[in-house]
Amino acid sequence: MDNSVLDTLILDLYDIQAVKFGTFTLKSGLSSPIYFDLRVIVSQPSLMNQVSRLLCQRAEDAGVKFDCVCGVPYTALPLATIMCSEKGFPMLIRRKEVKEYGTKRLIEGTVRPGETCLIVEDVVTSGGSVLETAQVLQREGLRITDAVVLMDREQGGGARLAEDGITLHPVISISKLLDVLVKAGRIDTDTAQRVHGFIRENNTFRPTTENGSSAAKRVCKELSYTARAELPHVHPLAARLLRIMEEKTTNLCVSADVTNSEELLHLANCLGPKICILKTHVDILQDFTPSVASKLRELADKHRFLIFEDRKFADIGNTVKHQYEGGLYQISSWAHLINAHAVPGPGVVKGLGAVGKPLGRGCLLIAEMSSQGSLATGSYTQAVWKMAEDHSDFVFGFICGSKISDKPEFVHMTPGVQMQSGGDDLGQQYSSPYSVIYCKGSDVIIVGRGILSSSDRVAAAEEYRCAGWEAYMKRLSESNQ
Ligand code: 5BU
Repeated sequence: MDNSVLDTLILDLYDIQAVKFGTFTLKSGLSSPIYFDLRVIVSQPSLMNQVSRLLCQRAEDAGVKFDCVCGVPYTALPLATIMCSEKGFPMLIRRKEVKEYGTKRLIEGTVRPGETCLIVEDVVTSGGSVLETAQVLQREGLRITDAVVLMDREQGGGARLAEDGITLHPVISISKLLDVLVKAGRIDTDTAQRVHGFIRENNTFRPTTENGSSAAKRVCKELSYTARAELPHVHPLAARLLRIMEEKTTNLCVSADVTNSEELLHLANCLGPKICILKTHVDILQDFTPSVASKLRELADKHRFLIFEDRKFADIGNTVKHQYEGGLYQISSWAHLINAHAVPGPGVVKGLGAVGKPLGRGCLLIAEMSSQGSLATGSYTQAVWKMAEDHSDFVFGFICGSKISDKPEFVHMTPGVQMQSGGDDLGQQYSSPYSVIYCKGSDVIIVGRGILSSSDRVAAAEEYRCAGWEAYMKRLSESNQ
């Protein structure tokens, strides 16, 4: 890349106040000696063209291969548009808000699952915005390997993205920017030193390889469900589940969200052969009696599936103990597995474990949720991972959007699955079976309305079973090549 072109661009950006020096309070609350506001470039057509050309060139110089381009909303959106218009790349638009009407799509444009999408961004600090857009695209089945950015603040974004297998290609680094501005006399060396110091002290990157980053995942050979069932430290219930999955060639869990017991039992009987788990919300049944639970258990034995009561326990240990074993539902007497929120701290797992362990039951911790705006992200998800590690005699996996632990003994299950991505009116967000199992490395797809609202539920379940299983086979064969 021509240095004099970059030098001129940096001076232009300074002159239009796209970069400012002083004292600025960032979104994070931090006080920063430098601030980028690249939104101002939209009023400078020649600069927009130049930046777009440089972004294309950066990707070209790095030999990046991609099929389509998506800009992180909003500033990078027009940049991506110019790149695509100039070079003839197909473009995708990511919506930040789901429309309340119409298709409720999160991505506009033609999505072809399996294709690689290049992400375009204006400024990267922690890499969070690029990751957010990458995740939305991945949920649609796209592969994200590279991102081009005009300005890298060098605060750990590149390292964070690398953990998720995304290579960041910056046109300008902050060090280069400071050098050029000092040389041109736009700022003094004290200002540059202050900014260097701030950048050094405010690196946002904390490696997450210990809790099983996806980068680590990619270099490890994938084990089959059966091989994982044979591991010496695997939880017996996880082993049973993994064997059922392989034997029945299914990683489908049906979420049987119906309100009538007869319908629940009918579903369990006709979908039983297709599934590894039947998930219930027993408290939405209008007519629950203990005999419903025992009939469900008979069907589970007949068709070889496990019963998962999606009760989401979230209270102090003593209370959840009562909720789990007592009351009207006596969940511990019939559900093979349950799940819990980690919010109360380890007491919730200890309380549930006191009831469940002697019965050979198992628990999943909710590390992430499928709903829009979920607070279960980042350091919370990491804390959940740690809690699972500390209680692996009872906790054998996670509810999550993607694989969060490299330990093959843990099972990852993902709700919010439909063939078409999108969402519902109340914040549910859907990813495809391919995206969940192949791109995100989860083990089990949890499907409710995708099957329940079909006029032929058995045929729909078969479709989901096939899609989930094929994605698993593809993942397995590619990782072992
Ligand atoms: P759907 O019809 O496929 O949207 O149903 C999803 C089911 O999974 C439903 O029973 C939810 O309660 C459940 N679920 C979820 O959708 N998202 C989550 O993060 C968790 C559970 Br935890």
